[in-house]
Amino acid sequence: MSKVDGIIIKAIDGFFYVLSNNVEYFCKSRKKFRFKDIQPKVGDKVSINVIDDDKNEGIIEEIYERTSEFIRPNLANVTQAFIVLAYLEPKINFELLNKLILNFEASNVKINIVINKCDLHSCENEEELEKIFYKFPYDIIFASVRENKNIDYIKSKLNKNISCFCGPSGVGKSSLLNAIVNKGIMETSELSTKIKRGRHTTRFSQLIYLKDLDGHIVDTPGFTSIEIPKSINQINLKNYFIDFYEFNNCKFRECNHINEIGCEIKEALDLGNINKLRYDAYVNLYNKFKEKRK
Ligand SMILES: Nc1nc2c(ncn2[C@@H]2O[C@H](COP(=O)(O)OP(=O)(O)O)[C@@H](O)[C@H]2O)c(=O)[nH]1
Ligand SMILES: [Mg+2]
Ligand SMILES: [Zn+2]
Repeated sequence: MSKVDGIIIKAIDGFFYVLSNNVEYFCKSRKKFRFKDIQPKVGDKVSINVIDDDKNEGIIEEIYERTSEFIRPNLANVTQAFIVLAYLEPKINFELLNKLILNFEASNVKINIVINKCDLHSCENEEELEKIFYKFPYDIIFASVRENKNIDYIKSKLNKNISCFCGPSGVGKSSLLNAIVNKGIMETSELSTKIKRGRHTTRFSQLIYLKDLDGHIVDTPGFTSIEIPKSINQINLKNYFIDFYEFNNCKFRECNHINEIGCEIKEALDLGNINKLRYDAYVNLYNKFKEKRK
């Protein structure tokens, strides 16, 4: 028996597929995890005991500490997210964008935003987008799978990461992933009627390891519609807006940046140093929480 470290790339019917040095091990988990209220998940870094070297079978002995965790989809250690949207087809959904951002901020996941289908844009659209995303506090990547625009840049960001791609349907996530992995392993919507129940349909989460980029990507049916995380409330909401951090010098320490005197955030907004959409999203959510408390 030998011990190796690896990462769970797939979990099916109580069995785990653990990738270690390019070898895939078929593993069971130690029963003890069940009593400790911890279940191995896809993305977990684990230590396994190899019980059969020829058949590559092992037992998961230890789960290393997670850097991030999701329940739905059931994933551990996602390090970065690409929120994929289109501007025109389908029309961009800012509410969903904000919800996804809050979820990833609450889970310690680095955020990138991809605006796909740029090939459809007129010059006017480009200008609108420049304005909309002015001072947006995340990397905004204008991309086109169709015209191979910025696909290599997205690829370059995958190195040493576990990356997930999420966003509404029809924005080109599957197309993008196919362009990244260079194979038709993801189902795109044009094909979906033909092979609806075929092997390409994503029904569970798994990691796909890209050897040349040394990074994992998450293939998951989840992350499309999502709620505000339970850990966020009216008072701590402001801490999830990273664009507020550099202006944290309001007159009142407890300032909620709504209409208090000497609010640096509002001043930054007026000077155009904070994105208007972001601030509006903040106020909107703040008021929603306030309503709930009444
Ligand atoms: N014009 C244009 N269409 C695209 C682009 N990327 C994907 N599509 C199309 O958008 C539709 C939805 O793509 P799909 O990858 O299935 O989106 P998903 O639902 O997010 O996975 C398909 O018809 C794609 O061919 C792009 O960059 N430009
Ligand atoms: Mg898809
Ligand atoms: Zn303030």
